[in-house]
Amino acid sequence: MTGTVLETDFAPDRLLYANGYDGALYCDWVTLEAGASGSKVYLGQQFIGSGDSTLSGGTNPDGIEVALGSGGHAAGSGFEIYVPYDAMGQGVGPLSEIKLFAAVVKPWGDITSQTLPQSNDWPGYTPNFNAIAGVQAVTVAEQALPAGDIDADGIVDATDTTLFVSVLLGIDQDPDRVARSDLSDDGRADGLDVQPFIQALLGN
Ligand SMILES: [Ca+2]
Ligand SMILES: [Ca+2]
Repeated sequence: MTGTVLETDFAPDRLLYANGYDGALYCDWVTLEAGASGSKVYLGQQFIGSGDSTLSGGTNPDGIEVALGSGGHAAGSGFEIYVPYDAMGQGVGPLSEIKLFAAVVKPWGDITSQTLPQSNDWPGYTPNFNAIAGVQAVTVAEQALPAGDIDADGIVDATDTTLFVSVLLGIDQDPDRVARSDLSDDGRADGLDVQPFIQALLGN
């Protein structure tokens, strides 16, 4: 794979490397640096086809999960990952635009046609993805958070009320939560935001 060139407008920050060997899946999480070697952390392992995605035996503070089914092409099998926003770096959240590329690579480094997005080519050992038709990264568009969703989990509920009150009292000064508490959009989280917050809460 050394020498592989990704598309010009696709510069990944993180790499999940799941290595299947002797019935188990060994997973590394790599922080990629432009023009330099990445830094790798061993997340842990899980058995292929176990139906469990929890990794064990490594260092995995953000709780990344990986599972690989062993049922061939049967429905319900395949490769599934769970990567919390925190693992993707500072400032990444529901409002972020995230690009994703995945590929199945053979043991000797041959990138197969099994890619996401789908490729009709067999990229091979040292492909230049600029020369391969199509866009080689799926873009997950940024999602607009509902008004009043202070913890940015996509729903407005009692948890947000607690956080909103903490922000207004000045106890919580987290810039993101302060910004989300400014429902009146006047640059401040204060008493004028209470009424729109209640409306947002009742509207959900
Ligand atoms: Ca919420
Ligand atoms: Ca305000």
